Amino acid sequence: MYVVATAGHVDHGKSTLVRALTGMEPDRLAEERRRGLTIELGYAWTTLPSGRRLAFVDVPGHERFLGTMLAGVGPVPAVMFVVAADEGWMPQSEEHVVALEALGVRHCLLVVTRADLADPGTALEQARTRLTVGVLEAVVVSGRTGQGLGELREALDRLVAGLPAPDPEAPVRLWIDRAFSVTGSGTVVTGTLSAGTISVGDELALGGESVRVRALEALKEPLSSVAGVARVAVNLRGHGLPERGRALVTPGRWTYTDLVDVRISPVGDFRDVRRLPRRLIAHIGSAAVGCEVRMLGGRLVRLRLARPLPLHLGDVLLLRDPGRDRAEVRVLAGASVLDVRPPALDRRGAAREHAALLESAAPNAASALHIHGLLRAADLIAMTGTSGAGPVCGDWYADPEHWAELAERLTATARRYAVEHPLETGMPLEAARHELGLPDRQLVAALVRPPLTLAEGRIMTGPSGLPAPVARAVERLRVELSAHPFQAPEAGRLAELGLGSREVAAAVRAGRLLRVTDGIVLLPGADARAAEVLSHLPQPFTVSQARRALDTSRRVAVPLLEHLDRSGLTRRVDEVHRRCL
Ligand SMILES: Nc1nc2c(ncn2[C@@H]2O[C@H](COP(=O)(O)OP(=O)(O)OP(=O)(O)O)[C@@H](O)[C@H]2O)c(=O)[nH]1
Ligand SMILES: [Mg+2]
Repeated sequence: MYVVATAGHVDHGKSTLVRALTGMEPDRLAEERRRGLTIELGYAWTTLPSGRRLAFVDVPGHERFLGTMLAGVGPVPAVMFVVAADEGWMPQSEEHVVALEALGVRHCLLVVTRADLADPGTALEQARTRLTVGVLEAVVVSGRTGQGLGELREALDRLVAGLPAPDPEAPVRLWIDRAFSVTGSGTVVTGTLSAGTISVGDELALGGESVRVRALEALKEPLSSVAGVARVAVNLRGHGLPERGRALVTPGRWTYTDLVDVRISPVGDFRDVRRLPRRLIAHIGSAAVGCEVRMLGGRLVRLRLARPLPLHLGDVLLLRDPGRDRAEVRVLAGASVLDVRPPALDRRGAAREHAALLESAAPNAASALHIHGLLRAADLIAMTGTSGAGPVCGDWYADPEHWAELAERLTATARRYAVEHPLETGMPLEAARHELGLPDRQLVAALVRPPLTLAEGRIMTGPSGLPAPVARAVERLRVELSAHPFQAPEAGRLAELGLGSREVAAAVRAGRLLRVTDGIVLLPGADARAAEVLSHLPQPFTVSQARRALDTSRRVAVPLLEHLDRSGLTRRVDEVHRRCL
């Protein structure tokens, strides 16, 4: 199915054309028929010569109903722009085309109608020069006599054939344009589904609340599943009547936000972004919300919305000046969304710095990461619809530049820590996390790379994890002990080497020395080796047998045997004997 909206000045014959093309009545309200005026959005559909099905969203042209017109056009990708041959280009023709430009509508068919009333030449000429959006072709018709309708059908076929195919896997955002209760079946909402798929049984979110799809219809036919683009009616379980402008969305795939950073594209006569009024109405889909404007610099602006909207980067908001009701054109600009979770700008100069960062921003994951540095997968998906390239760890995504800079900062921080804390075996991960201002310790661990190493929750700056003088002293001790592994150095020798109790403790924590008891240190593994030597003795054995076998003194042998007992390598059998286990 394809969906096309009408646009054009009041009374120029939009509804008449829709009626002539579909045989259906777009003006459903009694008041509309009495006044001969479209007030509400109208819906009608037909089958084109190719067999394609086409639904129209017929909008009002009267200046008072601009909001309704925007709600109809908002979610629709293509427009049938109607100009009356006998009236030519009029104020709302201008206003509508400016709106289409602001919304970025690129698919448009120009129809000059009421050609039975006047020569269409002038109107055609005017419209061709003023229609600044991409016009595919122009057709001259009469809704009254039926002249040109066959050509119009064919032109509509060509228009919809050229529309980009929306992604059926895209997250759903159905902007509600109507909602009503049906006795016995609850709430029904309708809208133009622009992409994605809705199926019966789906759980969707409506303003943060969870709702279930009970039944679905497209063009009055019940369906179990429907993909955009389509006009759909969704029967919901468990919800009151939502207003126009609310949206049914795929849970977790959109960011509900009332603060956005945008890049302004002025349209029509409005040119100077600095003169943007401070209070505006922002339109997107069928929604219209008040907003306050804060200038960031250049074309970059921060909008505070009166209520949160489900948005992605790259969404385009139309900005309208509610205070210019008598002016010909009230639509001032399109605003493309660059950030949906903008940071606070409290510091002096923060706005200017932030604007510089936004200057090159694009509506994609890479750009979001460039602005935020680090984002969790869930946030990135809610901001952009996709997560982009691979995570740096777990579900964390990082801007490559920011990540490289963090790695450098971590190296510098860990080195500084090693100098300031010479006797610790490394910087605790948590301290590094705090120092770098990171939200998750996992990120710090992922940043540890050679020459940094990670052991037992600490970041070592070198292979030993010991300050250089201590590492050198331990190395000399290692050489001495390799000749006589159980002749632990005397206190005097340790002092000569510069190994006080704190240095020894650091070496022990680094796994470079084995502490048997206070003042007795050996090399790591000396205990297992001792047990091996002792296992060759006749069992059980005495302390002095052990001392001789280990080639050491009593000063070392007694505590070493007690250490072996504690380690479960030997066991006392009586006052004087032990055996190996
Ligand atoms: N003679 C003639 N009259 C037409 C033609 N098309 C529309 N009209 C008349 O023009 C008037 C307005 O037509 P509508 O179709 O209601 O115009 P509209 O553009 O839908 O108006 P709004 O929805 O209020 O903006 C009606 O009286 C129609 O009968 C046409 O091709 N020829
Ligand atoms: Mg109408």
